[in-house]
Amino acid sequence: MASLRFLTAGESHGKALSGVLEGLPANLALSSADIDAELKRRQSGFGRGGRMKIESDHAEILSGVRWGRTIGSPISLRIENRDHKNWAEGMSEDARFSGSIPPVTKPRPGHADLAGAIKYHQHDIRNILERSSARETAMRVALGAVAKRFLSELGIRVGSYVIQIGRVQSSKFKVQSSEEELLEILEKAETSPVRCPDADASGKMMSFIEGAMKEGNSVGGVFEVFVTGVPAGVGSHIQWDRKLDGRLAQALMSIQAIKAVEVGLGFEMSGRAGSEVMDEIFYEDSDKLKDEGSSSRDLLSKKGFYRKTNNAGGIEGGMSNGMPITVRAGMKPIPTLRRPLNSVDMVSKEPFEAAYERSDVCAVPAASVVGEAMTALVIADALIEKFGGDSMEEVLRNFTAYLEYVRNF
Ligand code: EPS
Repeated sequence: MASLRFLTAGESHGKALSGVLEGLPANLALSSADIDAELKRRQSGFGRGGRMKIESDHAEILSGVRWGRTIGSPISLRIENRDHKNWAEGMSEDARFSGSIPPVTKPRPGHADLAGAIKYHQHDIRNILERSSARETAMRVALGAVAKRFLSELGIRVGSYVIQIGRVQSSKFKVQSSEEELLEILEKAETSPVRCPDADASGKMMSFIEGAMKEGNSVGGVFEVFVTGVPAGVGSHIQWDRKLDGRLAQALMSIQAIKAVEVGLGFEMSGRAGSEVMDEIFYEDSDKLKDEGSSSRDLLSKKGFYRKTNNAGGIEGGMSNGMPITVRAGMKPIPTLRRPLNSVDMVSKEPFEAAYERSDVCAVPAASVVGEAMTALVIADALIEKFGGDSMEEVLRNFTAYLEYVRNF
């Protein structure tokens, strides 16, 4: 059982998205503004479609927080779908409105449509597409924002940046080993409309998206998520489902349209010699810890065991090794395109060319923010599992003592 668990609910054009997060300690400062800032990051990005002009996401905190602090009880959130007013009858729960909009019977290649209709015995694809839609990621980002708030109290940062959109790839960013560099990269990514810290590649990516837009096509890409400040020993080699890399891979792969996940150097490692890719171990005997008053952040920055490279992406044997954690995810092009694709009507069994519906052309920058959220939830879960605690005070006590122990190991 996960230490920190969550569920989301809600359809894309239903009344609202809702989410429940359970397992967070009491006394964590939390406001809806913390969450809304992350929601805004997800909504921006070059290449989004008309829906983002309708939505301006805001998370309402329904439970688990009192006077600005968590109280240990489940946190529940609600994000209204502003577009619902245009779908009030078509998406109503009330049987009186049955048939008020025509059924969708034409499955779109690349979507959950056909497999979902077969699996759930549905003759209206809307009953599948409403939930498979990436609209759901708004709630993941909201819950992830809460996890990020928790991590930041431990001096842990989660960030992301885009390294490839379509055929435009930034060659500048190898797997980073330095926390400072990663945070600098993040700062630059935040100012790019495609979340790419390489200004030159960023411009080319935007042109590439524009080209696809003109052609009625869509594009995918690759983003990296990193986590800094995680001490060695989070996750475990003991059992398959406790491995941190496995947990991260599942979390990232579960994001709509993600088709590939790499940890550290990933696939590139497979073609190289062992001597080239292992991160050799060094030790620097900086002063043993005497300064009792050090913050957890300070304790972590003292060197001890360290690596000069980070090809493992901060994870060895399913455990963090103290280096920044870096994971990459590959997103397929959005399957809704203006260019027609062949498919077959579910009722008539006649072939047809898929009709275009409003859609994004590229959602890689948004997906990278979703990737941060999922990563934050996994890391927070693994930390709560290791450092336990029903209150932030208890977690911080346990965490700081552990950092001190690692430093003196
Ligand atoms: C989506 C299709 C579009 C996107 C939507 C995901 O929505 P609509 O069909 O209403 O135009 O805008 O993304 C969001 C609403 C969002 O918040 O990210 C899909 O089919 O996955």
